[in-house]
Amino acid sequence: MKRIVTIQDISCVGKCSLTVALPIISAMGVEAAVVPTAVLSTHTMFKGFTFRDLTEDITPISEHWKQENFKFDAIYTGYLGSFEQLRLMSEFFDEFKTEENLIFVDPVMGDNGKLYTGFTEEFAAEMARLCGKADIIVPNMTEAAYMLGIPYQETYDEAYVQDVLRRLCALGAKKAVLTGVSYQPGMVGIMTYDAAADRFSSYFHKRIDASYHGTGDIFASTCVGALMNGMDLDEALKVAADYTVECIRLTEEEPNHNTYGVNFESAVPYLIRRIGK
Ligand code: PXL
Repeated sequence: MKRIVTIQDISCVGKCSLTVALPIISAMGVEAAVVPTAVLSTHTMFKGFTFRDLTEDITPISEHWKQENFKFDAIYTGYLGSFEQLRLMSEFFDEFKTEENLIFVDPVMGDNGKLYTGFTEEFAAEMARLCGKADIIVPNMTEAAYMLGIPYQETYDEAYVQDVLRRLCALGAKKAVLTGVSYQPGMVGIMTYDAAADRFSSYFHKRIDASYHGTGDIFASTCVGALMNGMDLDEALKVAADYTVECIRLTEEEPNHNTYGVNFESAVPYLIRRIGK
C-alpha cells in the first residue's frame, strides 16, 4: 500500500484541511500519515476561532520518524500558519525526499483576490520559496498572484495564464497547476505546465455560481490520492475536479445544507467508482 504524509491544520469544525484530506485519501486506498500543524475550533472564516499552534511538535515528530526509517510515497502540505512552519517544511522535505517520492505543495493562503485572515504578502513570498522545492504545486489564481508579487486580475486570456504558469515553474517547481482559471464565459477549470516537457494542458467544466470553503483541500487531496493510484497528473486532475464538482452538486441538492463546507461524504462512492476500485 502506498503511504503519504499530509501536513496541515486540523480545523475541528469546518470540513477542510485534515478533516477532508484523511477520509478522502484513506477512501482511495492510500495510507495517510499526518503532521497536524495547529488545532483550530473552526476554520478561519468563523469569528472567534481558537488556535493552538503545534509548531514545536514538528521537529520531534520528524526526528522520531527518521529513527523509525519511515518513508513516504508523497509529502503533501496544505494550510501552514507561520514563517517558522514554512522553514520546518523545507527541512522536512530535505529529510524525507527520495529519488522516487513526490513533493506536493498546496500553497493555501487565499481566494477571490484576497488573502485569508493571518496571511501577508511577505508570507506569500516565503511560500513561493517552499513551492520552489516541490514537484507539483496547485495554487489558485489569487495565491499565484501573491506568490509572484503581481496584481490579481479578474479578467485575462489564455496567454496570461500560460505566462503565470511559466513564472510559477521558474520558482523551481517541476509542474505547476493553476486552479479556478476562467477566461471563457461560463467555464472554469485548471491549467497545468510541465516545465521539463515545456507542455501545457487544461481541463474546463461549467462554472458553478457558489463558493464553498474546503473545496481546494478536497481537490488537492483527491489529486494526491489519484496520483498514488498510478494516474498521470492530467488524469488525476480530472478526477479531482470532477469529484469536487460532484461534492458541490450534492451539497446544493440538500435543502438546508451548511454553508461552511461541502458534502464530500456522499460523493465518496462516486470517487471510488472513478478510480476503478
Ligand atoms: O481550506 C483552507 C483552510 C485550511 N485551514 C484553515 C483555513 C482555511 C481557509 O480559510 O482557515 C484553518
